[in-house]
Amino acid sequence: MKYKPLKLLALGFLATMSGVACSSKTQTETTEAEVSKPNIIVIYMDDLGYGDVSAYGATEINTPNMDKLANGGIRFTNGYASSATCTPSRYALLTGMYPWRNKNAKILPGTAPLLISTEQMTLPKMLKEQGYYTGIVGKWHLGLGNGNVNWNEKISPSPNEVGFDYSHILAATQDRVPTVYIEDGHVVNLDPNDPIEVSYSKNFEGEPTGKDNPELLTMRWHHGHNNSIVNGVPRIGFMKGGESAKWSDVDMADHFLAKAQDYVKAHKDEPFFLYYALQQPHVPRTPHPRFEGKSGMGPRGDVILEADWCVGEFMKTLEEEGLLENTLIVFSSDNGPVLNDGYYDDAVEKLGDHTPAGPLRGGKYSLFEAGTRVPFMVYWKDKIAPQVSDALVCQMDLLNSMADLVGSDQKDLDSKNLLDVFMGDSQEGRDELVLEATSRTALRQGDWIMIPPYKGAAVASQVNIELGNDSEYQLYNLKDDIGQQNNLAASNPEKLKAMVADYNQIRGNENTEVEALELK
Ligand code: NG6
Ligand code: CA
Repeated sequence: MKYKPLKLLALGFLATMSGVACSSKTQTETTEAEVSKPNIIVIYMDDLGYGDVSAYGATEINTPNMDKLANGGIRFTNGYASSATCTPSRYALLTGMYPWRNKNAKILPGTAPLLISTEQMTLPKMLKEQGYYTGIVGKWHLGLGNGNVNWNEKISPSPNEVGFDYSHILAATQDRVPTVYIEDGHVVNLDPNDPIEVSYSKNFEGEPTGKDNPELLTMRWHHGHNNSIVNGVPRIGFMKGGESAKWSDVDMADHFLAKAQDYVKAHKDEPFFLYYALQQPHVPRTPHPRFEGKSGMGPRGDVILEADWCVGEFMKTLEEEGLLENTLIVFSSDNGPVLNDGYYDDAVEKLGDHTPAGPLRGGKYSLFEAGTRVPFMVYWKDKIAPQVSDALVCQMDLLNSMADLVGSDQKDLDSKNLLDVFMGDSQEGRDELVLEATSRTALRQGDWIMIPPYKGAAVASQVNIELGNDSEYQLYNLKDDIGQQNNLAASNPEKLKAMVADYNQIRGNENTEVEALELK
């Protein structure tokens, strides 16, 4: 395989390796680019659903730039985030470990300590060891510091201590304080005379809140989200000071895009890794005025169009810099879709015929498919043949697969080496995958999914999403029943028994007690 044994290629084994025969080029035509390590980019969306992309069947919204990746590369139909919420999915993506092995891998407040141990293997760390320059631009949400961050000093540990040479991030989520950008551990544009204080337990005296000062709001809160107000938007958590450092919500997409473009331009002459983590379409949905009203679907649709434009602009930069032929790009989302996630923003009212989850049941927070099955594509110009793949793959698998690609012998972890699948040379993905949603887990195995019984509401009423809870075991054949309408547990006792046994074996006793769900 021409892409695989890069170390060997570099050592000049090219002509003698039989695998190279699949290359259409002869030895003499082989370019420098092929013997060097390809750049690797992960473009990661926040809460983008399986049905939010036109290449995945959306008809009410058009995402031409995401479609170019999907139709020009591999469009996975069984591509999963590890989890139905952000923090655990990002943990798995970066560490190659199941998030349920770490009991703290849950939606984190903005003041949470760094969730990834500085001793742990990570995707950027592995690539760094192989000579890559590594960077993150965008949403982090994996904690910072050791538990008591002073936002006015260098924040450490941060992404820079778990494998990233460069970081330009928002700490948690767009709806959580602190609402500032942090670059390499320093709050950007901070005035030392106006220090930042952050608390998730109590307000700072005299500071307005969404709860007490509705007259100051440009966006109304529906549930949660009634603490400090920044740019007229009420947030989760309290913050004081740092006026000059506060981000502009409507400019955030442009801001991260420019940083991602600058990064690529600055590092184009060395192998680089970029984790470009966009904030859309997570709440608060704050499209730039250029995109306001463009989808006819309210701000949620508008920010999807905005994100699609960002992807297009970013791809243009790669093309202009001559990087497309030597860059492998993964596009995915951290969890499934949600409409009302705490603000009144017309997401429900203006949805029309759009189906953010496509044919899938559930959504963000759900153990049903729409929680974790997400748009997932891998694109590499002229190297990966366009195709649709039904192989079962998880974002967690990128670590060991990319390791194989770049010549690292990284093998441990829950991550599986599926390089052939990600290169489109095989459709044999995982045999099984444990999926997680707000600390509950289920087993996907072949075409089947088994969801153990869970107490708790069947529907999270505030977000209006079916969570997957039932007092009985659930068993679905996803090939025949992608919408999970027919529970086959009672009619297939043997299959159920076998899957429960496998589930217990994989899942073990690690952090299995499910905490009372916050969701109402
Ligand atoms: C929830 C928030 C939700 C969102 C989510 C994290 C409330 C009531 N809801 O707790 O708005 O911020 O956390 O989303 O506060 S995630 O995509 O980062 O996991
Ligand atoms: Ca998310």
